[in-house]
Amino acid sequence: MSSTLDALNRWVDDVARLTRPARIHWCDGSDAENAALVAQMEADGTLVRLNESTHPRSWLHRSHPEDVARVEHLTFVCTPHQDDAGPNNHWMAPAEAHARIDALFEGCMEGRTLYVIPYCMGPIDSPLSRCGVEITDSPYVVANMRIMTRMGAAALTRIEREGTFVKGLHSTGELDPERRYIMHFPEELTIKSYGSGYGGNALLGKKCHALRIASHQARREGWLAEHMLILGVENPQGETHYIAAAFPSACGKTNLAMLIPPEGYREAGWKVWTIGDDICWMRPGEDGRFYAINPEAGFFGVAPGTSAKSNPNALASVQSDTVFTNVGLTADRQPWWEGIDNGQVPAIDWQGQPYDPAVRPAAHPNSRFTVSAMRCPSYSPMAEDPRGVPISAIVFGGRRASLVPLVFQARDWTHGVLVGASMGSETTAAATGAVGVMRRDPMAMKPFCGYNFADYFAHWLSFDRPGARLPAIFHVNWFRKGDDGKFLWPGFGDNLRVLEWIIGRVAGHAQATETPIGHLPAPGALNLDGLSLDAEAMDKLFGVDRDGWRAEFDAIAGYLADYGPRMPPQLEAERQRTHSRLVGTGDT
Ligand code: SAT
Ligand code: MN
Repeated sequence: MSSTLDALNRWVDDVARLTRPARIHWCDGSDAENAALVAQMEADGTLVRLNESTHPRSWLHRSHPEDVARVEHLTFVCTPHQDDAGPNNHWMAPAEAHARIDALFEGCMEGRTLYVIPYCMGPIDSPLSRCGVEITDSPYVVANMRIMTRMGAAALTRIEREGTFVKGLHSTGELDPERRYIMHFPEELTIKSYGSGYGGNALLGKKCHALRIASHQARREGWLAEHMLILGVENPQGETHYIAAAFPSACGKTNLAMLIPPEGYREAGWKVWTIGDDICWMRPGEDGRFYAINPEAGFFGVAPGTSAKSNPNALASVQSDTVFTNVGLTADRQPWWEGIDNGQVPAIDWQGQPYDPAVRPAAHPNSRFTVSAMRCPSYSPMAEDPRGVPISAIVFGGRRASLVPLVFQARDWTHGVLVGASMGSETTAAATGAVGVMRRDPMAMKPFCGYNFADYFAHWLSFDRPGARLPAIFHVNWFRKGDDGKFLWPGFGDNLRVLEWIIGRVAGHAQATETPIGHLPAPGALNLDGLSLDAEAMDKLFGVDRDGWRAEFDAIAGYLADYGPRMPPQLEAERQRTHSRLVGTGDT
């Protein structure tokens, strides 16, 4: 046996000694294995079978009502030195963290099965992919990991060949919020998660590995692990530009990744291809361009708001072979959520009680679907290409009701890094805590960067070097509101108008106006045909409120200063340059 498999076996033995499971099951990822697991979960009530004629091979899982979102306050990055985790992470010394969480793991799998899940993040034959092994006592986690990763025998073979893997140990424990931790040990390539069965806390390949641990690996190895969707925009000439876009959780990454062009664009021959909806791993290739893969194999998308109008590709994807978590049910056991808009009505809410709108919504606001990417009609064949796709543009965005215009382009890479570093967004139901509060969420990585943000920004800046053919950087805001509190931009399919301008900028033909915050579309450069935007909308979507931006840049100064001397001085210098443009003392 290879030494890697030896090491894996020893780790499984050690974990089994600590957790004392009744059985150990090595997952091979086969259909037969999945069928047996699903049958077992149906029998014990973990899964409820949905209407087989409308939603074949699909299931509903209801989680514990207090276990419905990521728990950022219980998520730790445990580096030997606190400074390496940075003010952006909760930190605990590794020895203390291991001791605390191992005490919870002690005997926690008694009477249960311990599953060993070898998985590969990214196409199995891509040099950009990385592997891991998750140990869990949750068959629901196994079923989800099977959809979200390349899991089983092929991953194990790659692990054996490569000689390295990320170790993830998970137990649902008692689902007691008082006995819950999500801990990361980047130096040890190790994750330990106890007390939650929810997505980002329990499917360890996703946020824990593919972002927190991978961001750390990426810094060491010269690449980027980002909270970004990846899509391809094909123009009527048949040229495809790939765009990576970072938005915080539950801000529409899945909708943008699966966008269907408005009718006029469709008729003209525009197409949008989906590569990924949540995570992007990218690195400079030999030609100096960034090449990106989606490390995931499925979508763990937010259900509420998904409809035939807002995201027909997602809706088509979830017609079969889908695991739903915390959605409501119709009387004939079809899944239902707020905004599904399909003419049906809910009978049972996400807690399994008769639906009463006075008590709670039918679906939890962070209810989700888990489905294979292969089921998505717009899934790009290029998503499986081991070389990845070349990235033309990087887009940052958040939920900003005020101030931030529809789109602007950064002047250059350093300015773009500042734009990403100073991103703000209103919080959503994807994490526990207050919703709708503006917070800084640099590059949408606030909950996911596995090391000090100051070092992370320096790592981003380091890609600007001789020979690099860097993507252009943009910022978008689909969520600008008018004085009446209503959204000013139609969003969804019409966002293609903005993407068209973005790739026009990359190709060098779309016109822009220079402003202190960056390049905005020149009047008439962004196609608004067929939309009726009033004067207020035009002003707010395409204008720069200098007073407001001055205040924003003062706030950004305070935010960057919180990181102390580790913050790369280029960022503060860039901020000052923008600030002086705003007060009119610098060049424009
Ligand atoms: O729960 S996940 O972290 O997987 C989804 C999200 O919040 O982005
Ligand atoms: Mn996400």
